[in-house]
Amino acid sequence: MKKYLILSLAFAFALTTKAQIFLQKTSDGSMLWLNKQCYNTCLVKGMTDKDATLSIAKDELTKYYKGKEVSIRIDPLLNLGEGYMLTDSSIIASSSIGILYGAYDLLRLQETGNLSHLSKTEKPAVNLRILNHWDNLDGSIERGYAGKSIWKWDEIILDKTGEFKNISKDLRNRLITYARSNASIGINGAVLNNVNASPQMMTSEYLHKVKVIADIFRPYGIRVYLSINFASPMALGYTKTADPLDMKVQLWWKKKAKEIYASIPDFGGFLVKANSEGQPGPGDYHRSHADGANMLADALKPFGGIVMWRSFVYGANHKGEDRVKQAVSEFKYQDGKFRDNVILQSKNGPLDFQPREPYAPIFDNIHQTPQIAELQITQEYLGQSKHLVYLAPMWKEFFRFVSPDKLKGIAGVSNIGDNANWCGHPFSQANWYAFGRLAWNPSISSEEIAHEWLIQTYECKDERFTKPVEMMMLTSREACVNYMMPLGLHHIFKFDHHYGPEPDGFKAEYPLEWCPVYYHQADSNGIGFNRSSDGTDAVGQYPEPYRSLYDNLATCPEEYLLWFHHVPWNYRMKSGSTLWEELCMRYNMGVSMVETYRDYWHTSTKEYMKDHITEWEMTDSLLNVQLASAKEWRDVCLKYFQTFSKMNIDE
Ligand code: GCV
Repeated sequence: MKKYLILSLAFAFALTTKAQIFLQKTSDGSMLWLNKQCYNTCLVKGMTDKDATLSIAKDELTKYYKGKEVSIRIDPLLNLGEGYMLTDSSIIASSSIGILYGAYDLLRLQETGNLSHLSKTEKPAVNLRILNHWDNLDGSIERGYAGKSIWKWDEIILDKTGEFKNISKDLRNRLITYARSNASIGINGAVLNNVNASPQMMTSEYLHKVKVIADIFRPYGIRVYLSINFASPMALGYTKTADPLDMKVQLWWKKKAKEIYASIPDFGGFLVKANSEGQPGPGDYHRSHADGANMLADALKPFGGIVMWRSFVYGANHKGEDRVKQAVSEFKYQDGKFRDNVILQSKNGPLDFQPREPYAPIFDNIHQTPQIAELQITQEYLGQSKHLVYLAPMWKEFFRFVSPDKLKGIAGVSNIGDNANWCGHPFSQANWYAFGRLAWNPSISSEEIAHEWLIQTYECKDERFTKPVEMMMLTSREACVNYMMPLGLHHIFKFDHHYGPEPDGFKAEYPLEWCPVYYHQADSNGIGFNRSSDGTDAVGQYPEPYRSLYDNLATCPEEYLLWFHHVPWNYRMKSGSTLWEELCMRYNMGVSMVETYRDYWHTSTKEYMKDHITEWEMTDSLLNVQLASAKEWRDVCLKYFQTFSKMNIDE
């Protein structure tokens, strides 16, 4: 009996150990691209400081670097800023964060097999590399598709006097993983809350909680910023107005800034959406954007803070004008009127994060105010967390037109939520990763980034896996453009949630600029929005050579054709097909690309992802969803447009 007992205990033990090993190996995606084998063999030399950031660097290298020894040295005279010099056995930087970035780079190069003959110097292209979270205080996320907000405000407990008391272990760990992941790709700032901001964010209670987050992020080089509601002092009952020229309002913001910096000395500043989509702003008091931004800038200036003022405004002062022109119309004449700590933040395209847009001409029209480019990582208009769409090629396309040298910063609207794998679709993690890598160095290729991400995330270097999957990633944005809105079509999404197609969308109670029919302008003659010089003249906001190139139907690149021109259905395209035939061809091509991804993934990738079976299965099932959506887009759009073209739909 005793013998059986011992045997069965031993068996149970073996099973549990096996199960544990299995559990450890089976990833749910929560480790992102930081799935690294722990060696604990590296000796880190040259640590003189008791510096939290350096300790993290030391810890990362000791645990994960295979080399026997790494020496680190800080030399402020080298003026490397956040940058570093790297060999396979040394990191030299001007700051401790430079050392940490160097450590992460070394580990990345190790994982991707690029350590030999290593000798390089790295400096970030722009100083501000910031995630914008559109998280609401109630835990919901505007345009978030990966669960609820990761800022669990209720789990940061304050005592009766408002001082910090406790934070749950889970939350602390998750915040550390967030900060570590960001630091590993060079992101150095986070705006914690939605640009459609609640005034409550400015209450002392929330600011105390923000301090707790800022303290956790600091050693990882992440500064905290907040979106503010322009009417906060009035909404919270302290003033009767939010007029930026009112002394009491100015004083309130000055005191608020002082309060914030007393507990968060490295607080980054404010992000502001004003007089846009119903948000309050200086325009409510007949004041200009410059008046509003400057009032906040004056409050932050003594502490080194900045104001990131968004140019995403339409339907106010320039109501009725072509929506894509309104930002330039509004801000061009205020250029030069902003304080030097105000930065204008604009989306990459002139409309709203469409799968393809020409670049926003505001980047060429503002000369005296520094600018930040806002990219969208969360796939609001690109299939959300249901479609595999790798966004690096889209952002690289933008940088072909807007040189990072012109920019002070790059912001990315985050796709992060509290789902176990952070981003919903396993491949949406690649977009977070790519954003950080490109904000650091916009000249890295999309291929390189996809390759790095794939190898680190799925721990597989076998080219029979990486090559085809990278190809899938690299072509996926073009596939999405094709099955949703080829040839420059735009904003023909379903109202409100922006997922599926609604080309016939029109609601009399909505502003026209929200209605799909306003954007495609299909009629019996043709399709497309005439923004040429004999249309709304949006082309006039572009410098040469783009102005003439886009203005002329014959030279306008076909990917922007229907963005800039209303084109007859039988217009001859470069391929020799008519516009209608080309439209059918593109929609069909988009669908067949997704079909190819789905089939390839299902039949040929599982064996390489044995330790990532959850992620494999999720991707497998989501590719079916994506295929069904792609077919829906094609069928709904072509059937609707056919009512105008009266031509046959080519299969
Ligand atoms: C945060 C679009 C989105 C809104 C978003 C807005 C903005 O309109 O649909 O959800 O609001 O852009 O960027 O301010």
